[in-house]
Amino acid sequence: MPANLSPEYKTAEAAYKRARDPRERLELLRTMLRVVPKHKGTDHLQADIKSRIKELTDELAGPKKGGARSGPPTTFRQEGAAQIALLGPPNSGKSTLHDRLTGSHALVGEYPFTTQHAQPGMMPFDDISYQLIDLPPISAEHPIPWIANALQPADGCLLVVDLCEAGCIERAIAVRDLLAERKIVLSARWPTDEGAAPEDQEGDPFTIHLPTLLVVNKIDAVRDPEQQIEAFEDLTDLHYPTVSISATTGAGLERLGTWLFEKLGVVRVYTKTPGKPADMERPYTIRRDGIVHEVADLIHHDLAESLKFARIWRPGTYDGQHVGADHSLMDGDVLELHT
Ligand SMILES: Nc1nc2c(ncn2[C@@H]2O[C@H](COP(=O)(O)OP(=O)(O)OP(=O)(O)O)[C@@H](O)[C@H]2O)c(=O)[nH]1
Ligand SMILES: [Mg+2]
Repeated sequence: MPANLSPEYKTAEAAYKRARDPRERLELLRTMLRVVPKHKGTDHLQADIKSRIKELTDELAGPKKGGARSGPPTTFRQEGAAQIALLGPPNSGKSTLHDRLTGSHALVGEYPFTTQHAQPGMMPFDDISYQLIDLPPISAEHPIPWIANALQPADGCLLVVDLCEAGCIERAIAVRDLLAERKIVLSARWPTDEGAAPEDQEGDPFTIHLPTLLVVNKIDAVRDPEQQIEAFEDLTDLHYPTVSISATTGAGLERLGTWLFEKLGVVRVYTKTPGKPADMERPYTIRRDGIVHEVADLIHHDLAESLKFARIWRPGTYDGQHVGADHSLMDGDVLELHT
């Protein structure tokens, strides 16, 4: 990271890292390029910013004849409580899992490289849902030019490996290393882990730290799954949290929703209008330590701007008390927003 970057640049960079919307990101990249100090020490940074601008511009332009990108979209605006990407070597069962969890009918094949495009789907869990993105396999033979863009909005990933495959540990390591070359760092840390540092707050602005859950798939197809999984865990230096599943039979899948809920620190907030009961069907979701302002902003940006106070209900703690926009919320809170 080059020294002596101006405060103006740092502000723009911090905003870029937080931004989710591709248009907003593009705008902020342009600002970064405008204000970055122009000298030898920032040559690399300038080049990186320029290439991201080009990628995003192409992405936003959509498919066009002879354009840099023709074909289906590669990134998806986040929907639901979180966006989770499916990553892994060819043929490990990503699409089978995607179909099983989201009902996407994602194309499944007995041969590698079945999936060629990114495909979103919603995985219901309790009264919320997660957005799962099925992706083509990560391999040295077929690099995915748009992979960094695709993973930009993701909150985490499932690294799916095939327990039947003799070299499954090596393949998982290869996936990790190939992604690292593209500045995507698979991280064992999830947001609510003890001492979890906001790793992407510093360092290279284009490095993505992706919380990773290792999903050992196809346990139905090995003779002694317990022993195989143990051997797998002993042998691998991939110290990611691990679950073992069968995407085909569905074994082990029931744990995924809760696991993500806890590790991401999802907080559900229910809203009500004055004089009416709360809508307990469709919560808004924020993250641990989230505040009233964020919920208002999810409903409407104008609402967040004009918010005067909120009334809050939390069994045993609050019964309609007035709180301000910066009041922090807990899972299950009910809010009535007043402007
Ligand atoms: N026995 C068994 N087979 C599975 C399981 N999950 C997937 N398969 C099989 O593995 C093969 C590959 O499945 P896909 O879901 O297409 O794998 P993929 O990771 O999406 O493959 P690519 O798109 O090529 O990367 C298919 O023949 C699936 O039926 C499982 O849990 N058990
Ligand atoms: Mg696939």
